Amino acid sequence: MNETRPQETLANLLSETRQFEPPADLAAAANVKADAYDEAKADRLAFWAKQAGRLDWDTPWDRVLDWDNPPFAKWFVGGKLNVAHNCLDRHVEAGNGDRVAIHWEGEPGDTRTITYAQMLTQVKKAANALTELGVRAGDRVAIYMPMIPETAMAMLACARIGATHSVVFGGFSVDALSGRINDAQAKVVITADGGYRRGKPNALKPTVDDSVPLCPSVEKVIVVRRTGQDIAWGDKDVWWHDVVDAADKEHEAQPFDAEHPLYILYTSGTTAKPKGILHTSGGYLTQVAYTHQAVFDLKPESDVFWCGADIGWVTGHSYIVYGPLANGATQLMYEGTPDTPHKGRYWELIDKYKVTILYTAPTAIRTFMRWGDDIPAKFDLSSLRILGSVGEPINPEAWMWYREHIGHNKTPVVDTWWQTETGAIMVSPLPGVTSTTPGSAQHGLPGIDADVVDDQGNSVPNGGGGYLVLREPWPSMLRTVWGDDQRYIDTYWSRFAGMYFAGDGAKRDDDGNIWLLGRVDDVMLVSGHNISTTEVESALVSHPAVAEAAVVGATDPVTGQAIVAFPILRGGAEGDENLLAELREHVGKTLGAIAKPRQIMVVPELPKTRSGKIMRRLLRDVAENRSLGDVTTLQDSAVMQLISEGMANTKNQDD
Ligand code: 6R9
Repeated sequence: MNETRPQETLANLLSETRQFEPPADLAAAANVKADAYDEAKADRLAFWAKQAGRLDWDTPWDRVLDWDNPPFAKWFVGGKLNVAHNCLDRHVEAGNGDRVAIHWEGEPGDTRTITYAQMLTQVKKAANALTELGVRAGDRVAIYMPMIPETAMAMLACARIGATHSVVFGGFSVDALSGRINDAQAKVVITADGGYRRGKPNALKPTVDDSVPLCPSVEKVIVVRRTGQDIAWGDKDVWWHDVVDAADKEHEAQPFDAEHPLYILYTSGTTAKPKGILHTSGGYLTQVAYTHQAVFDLKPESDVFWCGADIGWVTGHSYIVYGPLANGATQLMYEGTPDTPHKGRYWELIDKYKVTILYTAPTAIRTFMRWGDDIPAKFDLSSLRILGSVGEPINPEAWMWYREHIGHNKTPVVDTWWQTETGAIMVSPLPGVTSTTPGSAQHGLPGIDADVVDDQGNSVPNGGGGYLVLREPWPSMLRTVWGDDQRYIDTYWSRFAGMYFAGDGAKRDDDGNIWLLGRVDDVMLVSGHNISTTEVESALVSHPAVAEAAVVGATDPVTGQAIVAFPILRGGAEGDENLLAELREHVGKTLGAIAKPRQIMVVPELPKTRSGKIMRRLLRDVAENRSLGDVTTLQDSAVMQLISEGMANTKNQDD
């Protein structure tokens, strides 16, 4: 397995044989059955046109897709709709105004229950308030908020009047916020005094106060009172409760073109400077609504859906705001962190609200593993029927833990691959159809042409590794990089002719299932082999002592690059020389000697973005003794300090 193979694009080292069939009752009643693949294959555009039919259109489209000028796509050409009407008004008009849209739980334990009718009234008022403040269709509005219902209301109010929102993670720095406001030339900023995180008020307004003087386009700042903490007040500031409460509660939603800009959202920046990804209206809403009901088998009358993401991440846009609300779902929204006031908070909430579908990230799952099995075991999780994962490759052991300890061995786990750029889920099992393999995202969804190709752009055979590409345009695709069409072309459409290049390494296993292997920029070149970070990390996590791990390739005089591993141990242990030697052996046994780390450094935490992605490039800086690159999207900058200091004290452990 370890001799150099000619033209090997990415090594396939890990093999996995466990498999799980969908539960029979779920399969029998599933929203989407196996025939959807054939239907979409027979006529992809007719398939997407049918899915667009689940929305209310003011004017029908006359062409499903205009791909005359690739890579610039137009979907549902000539069609007009209002996104907010589709998320709210039509459910109320259909008699579902009393259905709960959001069960909201604040971190301190305060709660709000908001029906579709109530949500609609608030969004109409907010739309009127924005209009009175001078916001017009096509203007940009920046949103810098905690996880409170007003964040969703603010986004929908923008959508209702055709303003383009740009949500920035509450917690990003002045640099990040002002940079994004200026890039979009936002006219209004919507923020809050603060939100609750880790048991205390976390101020947001001061960051806005420091950003606004750097942002000449900003005319008004609307402030929601959440924590009641002291804040400074400037002449551009207005309270949400003053302008929204006073606004007229009637508002007629106007239709906008299917290609009207809905939002700009900046990519996570794990490997490069953030890019403003532009999404438009009709195609985006079609695919988020379709995937939300297909991948989570959503039954709006009976399910309680919970996506644990922050709204400032694309996952929150598509699977807290637009997908669930377009489908008339009832959902839980939680303000705080999973360990406040105790490490069982998630499970307590699932028990309390009888959550049926949970969607969270591998980073959270690995953290729960680290905290121990006994914590979820104290709660009744029997309401759960589907578990989803998103954001990073999920290691097979984390997938198994999720299924066993949260899903009690009965709920399907759906590992969903997608990106800010794709707007909606692209590669994923269907819970009522797919036999799942732990760690694999399985196949492109119906209507999606996902493939794994080699350096030359040829499909790899089963067992081969390469790059994930999308061979056909899809409705919720990004339309461009805001203000930079050339960067859109260069980044996504130039690597392989006629294909979208996702920037992720991938492989096909012997059954043809797709496995995501991490960002191409993170791939390690060891003695002529391209080795994925994901496979080595999964091998480490499959050792019982390891809860989580990051690996990077550091320059090495002998092998080109050598693998440096940063594991976190279960139960917070520190590990000794014997354990480190054992871990190296374990990786060698699992993947082959080529994948043995040269150096292992046990760490208490890893550097992550706010959406939980490991920032390997910062670890590479540490492993190669360089000063750190751009850290503006890091969740906790103190982590890097700790790791850098520790690294200085480790020695080369290679034999
Ligand atoms: C939705 C989201 C996109 C990048 C993507 C990939 C990684 C996301 C994944 C996954 C393996 C999955 N990623 N889901 N990798 N398996 N199920 O995360 O968007 O923040 O733009 O990140 O995240 O590397 O290219 P975004």
